[in-house]
Amino acid sequence: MASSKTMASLLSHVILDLDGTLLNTDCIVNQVIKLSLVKYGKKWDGKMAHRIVGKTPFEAAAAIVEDYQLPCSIEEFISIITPTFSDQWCNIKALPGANRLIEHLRSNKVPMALASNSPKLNIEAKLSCHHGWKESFSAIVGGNEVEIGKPSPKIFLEAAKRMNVDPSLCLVIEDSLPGVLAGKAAGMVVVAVPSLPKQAALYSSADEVINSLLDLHPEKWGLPAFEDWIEGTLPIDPWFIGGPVIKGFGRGSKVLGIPTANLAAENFSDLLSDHTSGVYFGWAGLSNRGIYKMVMSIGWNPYFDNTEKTIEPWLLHTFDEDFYGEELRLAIVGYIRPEANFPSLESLIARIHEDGRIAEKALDLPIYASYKDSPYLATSLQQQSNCQ
Ligand code: ADP
Ligand code: RBF
Ligand code: MG
Repeated sequence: MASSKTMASLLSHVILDLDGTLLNTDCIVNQVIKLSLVKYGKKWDGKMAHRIVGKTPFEAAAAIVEDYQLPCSIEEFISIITPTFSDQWCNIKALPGANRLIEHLRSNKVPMALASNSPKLNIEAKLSCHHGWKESFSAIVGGNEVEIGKPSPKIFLEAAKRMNVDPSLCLVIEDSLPGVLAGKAAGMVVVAVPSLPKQAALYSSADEVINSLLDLHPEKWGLPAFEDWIEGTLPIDPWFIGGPVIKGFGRGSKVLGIPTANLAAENFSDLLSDHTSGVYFGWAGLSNRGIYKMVMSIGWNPYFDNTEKTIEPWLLHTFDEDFYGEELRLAIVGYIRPEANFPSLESLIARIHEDGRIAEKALDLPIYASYKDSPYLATSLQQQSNCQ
């Protein structure tokens, strides 16, 4: 099955969706809707996000007015929320891997288009906040430029037409279900990057479902491969988090030989929403003790079916005692793989040990090793020694 799809695909052009695919729009959308509903004495339920993802602004507003039985027309609701959105455009962050993908395609001269259900003016306002994005697209099609938005194929067909290419040579990258359906209806190859967790099953019509743009392998579709992977790892812009080690889920991970020093995820909810789930690695500084190599998972740990996103760093060192309450600081410098659902506990454990070996080895590479000296990791240790 995979072979017929992959063999047929020597693609030459890429069409990208904007909101939820390149930009973390959901975060701002949630904030704006939450605030606007407060004015009506209603409380936004984050679980309703699926009702608006991938819709045109009008459809999304209609869904909210209906779901929350707001005493106003759809048009009135739109006129209330629009100014608030416009203020926020430059606060919408690029999703992990978005800059890397655009830069990769641009430097390899792969023509790309943007096809978004948003009106063209909004698209341009959002793009202008991201350096080098607008110039990278040879066509930009807004929802207002076609008769009917996604899931109709029109917007993708228009993008292909403007690039002067046959639809069958286009790779569509999309986060929403309406977008995936539109791309398939246009006769294109579609890679889905769902922006909502645990939704992969809904995307069965996509040619491939990936967890984040970091997991895209363009060579599968005949496009140039990324060349930044090193020894099974991908360098990322480093990020730093820290706090006291708390009691985690107590699912016996020590028994499995994989103790994880949990941080309170609720303290980092913004940072966590900026980073997709997956296996990352870096350095861990533990007050009073030292700095250690570390591999960690961020996510829902599907094997245990968590309902909360967690941060679980496994320090690659054998300690003789627990260290609950101690200050743990992390410098996260690289990415290994997406979070996966394993068929058995044995296969999960084996894979986590493999992640540990990959991290252990990679952290000796200069590109990662340099962060061991990051002042952030040492702060509490230094303070300690100054007082002695
Ligand atoms: P829980 O996450 O439910 O607290 P675990 O079984 O994952 O329980 O154990 C985590 C604890 O184990 C950490 O808080 C820490 O005190 C201890 N620990 C011992 N060795 C390690 C290690 N190599 N990496 C992380 N934590 C470790
Ligand atoms: N759990 C999963 O369900 N899927 C994973 O892909 C996964 N990857 C992990 C990678 C690392 C490096 C670590 C430390 C944990 C991972 N886990 C994963 C979490 C695992 O289910 C759980 O944290 C431990 O077994 C302890 O509860
Ligand atoms: Mg733990």
